[in-house]
Amino acid sequence: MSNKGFIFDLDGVIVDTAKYHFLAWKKLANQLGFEFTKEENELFKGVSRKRCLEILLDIGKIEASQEQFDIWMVEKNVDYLHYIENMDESEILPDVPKVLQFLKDNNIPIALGSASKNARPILEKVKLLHYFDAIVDGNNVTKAKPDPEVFLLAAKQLGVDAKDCVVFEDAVAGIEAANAANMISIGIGERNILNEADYIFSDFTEMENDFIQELLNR
Ligand code: B16
Ligand code: MG
Repeated sequence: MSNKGFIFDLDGVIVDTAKYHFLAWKKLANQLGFEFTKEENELFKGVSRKRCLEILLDIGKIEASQEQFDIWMVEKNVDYLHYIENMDESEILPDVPKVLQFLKDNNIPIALGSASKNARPILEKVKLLHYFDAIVDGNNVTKAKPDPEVFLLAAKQLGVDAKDCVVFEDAVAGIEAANAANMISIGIGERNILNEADYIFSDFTEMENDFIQELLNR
């Protein structure tokens, strides 16, 4: 068994669910009488549902009681669940299964480290759940990214030292969390946004198995 561990973020790394989060937040914003743009949605990546609603209400300059806040949280999630209801393997981002399979073939433990409370059902829908030796998501953590808690817990569950873990992330907050955990951070997305990552790829099609092998040999 290797002493290395690999941790994957979900939204934006394994599947593109950001578009569904966007539609659900936009619907709520419109219902409350203001617009919500794709650019503003960037701020929501890797951020917990509660924090997203706080930011949304700031954008709309809306104040809410705790009770109303909780109702909107539920409403947004019900909408989101509706959008992801029919997700299937076709929504897996390019070459993700290739990387997961390469790690499995090399007996490398794999974890999920996501802010989402819907992570497990999504992995089931896209039929990737069986690749994961540990799942740490929004249901297990108390501190959101950029706090390293989610990745440290994932390393612990894999039984691997933090310094021997590699994290794939699409959000700035996630790269910060991986760096704070003293892990190797790999940004998946735009170079100018993820410039704090140790390595950056626009997607997994750019990542050769040789690169992963080099990480394993470190
Ligand atoms: P939920 P990740 C994050 O997932 C999303 O990027 C973020 O936009 C979302 O608000 C958060 O999950 C919570 O998701 O409402 O499903 O609990 O990128 O950390 O996998
Ligand atoms: Mg993400």
